[in-house]
Amino acid sequence: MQSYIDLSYQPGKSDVVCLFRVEPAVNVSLEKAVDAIAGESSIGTWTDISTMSEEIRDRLRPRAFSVDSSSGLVKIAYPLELFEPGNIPQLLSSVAGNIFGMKHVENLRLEDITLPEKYVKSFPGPLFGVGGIRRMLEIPLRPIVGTIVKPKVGLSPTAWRDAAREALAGGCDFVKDDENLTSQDFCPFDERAKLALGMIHSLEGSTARRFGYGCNISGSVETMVKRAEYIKRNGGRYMMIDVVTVGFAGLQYMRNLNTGLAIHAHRAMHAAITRNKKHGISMIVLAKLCRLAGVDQLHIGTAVGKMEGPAEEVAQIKDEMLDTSGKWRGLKTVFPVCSGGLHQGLIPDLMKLMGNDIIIQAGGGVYGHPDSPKAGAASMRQAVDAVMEGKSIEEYAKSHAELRRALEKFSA
Ligand code: CAP
Ligand code: MG
Repeated sequence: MQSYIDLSYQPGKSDVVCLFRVEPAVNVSLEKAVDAIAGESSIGTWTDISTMSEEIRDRLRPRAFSVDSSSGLVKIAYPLELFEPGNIPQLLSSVAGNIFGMKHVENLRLEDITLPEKYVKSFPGPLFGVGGIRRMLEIPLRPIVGTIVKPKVGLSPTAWRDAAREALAGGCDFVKDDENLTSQDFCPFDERAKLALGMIHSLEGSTARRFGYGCNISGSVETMVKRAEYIKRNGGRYMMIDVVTVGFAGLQYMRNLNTGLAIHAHRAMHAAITRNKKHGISMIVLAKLCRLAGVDQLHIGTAVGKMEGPAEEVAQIKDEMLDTSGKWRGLKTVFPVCSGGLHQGLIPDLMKLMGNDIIIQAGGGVYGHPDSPKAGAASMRQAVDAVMEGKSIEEYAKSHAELRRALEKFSA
């Protein structure tokens, strides 16, 4: 069989370029593994076939144009014609499909993907982006401060609403359901959404502030559609989707409906795919696909909190979500969400690493405050305000009791 390796090939503007990390199986050469990967992800199979023509091969064959035997890093360029515009499942079934299960590889990881501008343009991208979300919440510069009502599940709709009200009244801008709260018997979706959105409207009236509520609509597509309509009818601004468990088809469906709601994307289960550094798909790839599909806010990690994710990787994803260069063809930016084990004492390091264009979320950091969730929310804002004013949080805590109490507990 003719090899797909062509080290003289220079990728063109209309190629999809995938960066793979390849660890061949024992007794398989890297070249053989690369050929198997390139073929199975495009036009090939395990043997020569009589139905293959020179014409198909010439037009559609991928080329492995960079093969580094020491790192196992391999770049493969695929002609754009192989991919259906606007179809993320099809892209994944090609370059992130069968290949992970082939006997030729011991481990295989899709590290990165570069997409041609024409392909990028076939997607809607985010409806709001960072600028739109900032205008919607009327917060022009500082990080947006959010919380996840805790406990994750178990509260009744009224208890959930009251817990959310405390956080918003205390200083949070955004409140959301946890990833595993949708519509269990103890907290039905419609009841919770109606109560929470009603509370938000009255709080907006009395405070002249704006708030967001990420209602978790995750479920079957017909369920998500009904829930999005319900949020609209009740004057909500957001729908939250667990994008990995729901899948890209469901996400694309909800975005392409153009509901007018912003999409908050939680990434629960991503680590089953992204965490193994030798095998799977990197978070940067999933994040790029989320931007194409059109989420407005995406969990990307914190580097400093409870979830795994090295600082450089989290910063790289952040930069990609905020990138406004031509390669994104005018698709709006995505607001990076830093969440997971965050508390007031970590805010300076987090903001130093990530800047101001982030959404900072703390569940335990708000609901675990020694005095009250209201004090927890107030102290999160105080920590952010301190950094915005160029002051140390320790200094700021001297004149802000809520922050002082939070630091006593969390930074001890
Ligand atoms: C945060 C969180 C998020 C994690 C997920 C939680 O709560 O709600 O789901 O952030 O990780 O349940 O852990 P805490 P990631 O603030 O109480 O930790 O954002 O990295 O996907
Ligand atoms: Mg959660």
